[in-house]
Amino acid sequence: MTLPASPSAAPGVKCGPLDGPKNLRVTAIAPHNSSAPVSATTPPTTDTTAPSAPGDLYAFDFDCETWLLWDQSVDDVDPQYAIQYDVFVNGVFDGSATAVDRWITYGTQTSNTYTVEAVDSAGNRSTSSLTLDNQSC
Ligand SMILES: [Ca+2]
Repeated sequence: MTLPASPSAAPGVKCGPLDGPKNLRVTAIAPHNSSAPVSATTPPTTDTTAPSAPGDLYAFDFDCETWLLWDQSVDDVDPQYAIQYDVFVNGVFDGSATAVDRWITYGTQTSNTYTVEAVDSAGNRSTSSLTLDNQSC
């Protein structure tokens, strides 16, 4: 690759040292002290109260699938739409819902137990709903 030659000056333009400012002042900048303490404030989490337990857990059977329903929980801070519900099948976390129902869509051919816990936006977890035994098919 060949670099192009430096551009020739246009007629009437004189090349030479730039006439810059004569009195430049350099201000020393203090070095960063990495050991200096850094403070940051975040708003404290004031919500330490868990929502109420989901009430009236109920199951409807559709062939071998189960539709779980429960009553909304109440929280001291969060509106009901902000409460998340964690669903457990046989004690194992199955998934979360923000509505007050959840389909258990895999075949539940044997008797299973279902519980639901409500979690507010601060992570406070309710006690479990009642445990429901259900055999859908
Ligand atoms: Ca709360």
